[in-house]
Amino acid sequence: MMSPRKPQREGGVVLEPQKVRIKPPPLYKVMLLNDDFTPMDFVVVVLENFFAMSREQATVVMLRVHREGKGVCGIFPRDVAATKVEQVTAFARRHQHPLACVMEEN
Ligand code: TYC
Repeated sequence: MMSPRKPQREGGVVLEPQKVRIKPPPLYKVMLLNDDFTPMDFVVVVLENFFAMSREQATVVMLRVHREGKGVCGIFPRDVAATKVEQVTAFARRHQHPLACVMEEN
């Protein structure tokens, strides 16, 4: 953490240090949503390739999404989460599956 700075002299004016209130950057959950058309095997491949899961982990997460309607794939800083959503969506569309991948603040 940065500590508050000493007053700086600049052109004869004393500038008081700003109050330093640093919040940690928000994190975002990346979620898959269930649908009736995307093959289970395809969802498992997505979880392996984009979220670095083992076949076993990927199968557990895929089945949770299938049964409960949605499930968390991972939790990331905003830019990383947004990139995952774009990449998964592009990959699914390229294979003509309607798989939905979304992010929400954690
Ligand atoms: N419900 C799909 C099926 O029965 C499988 C599926 C799982 C689809 C997870 C999307 O995010 C999903 N083929």
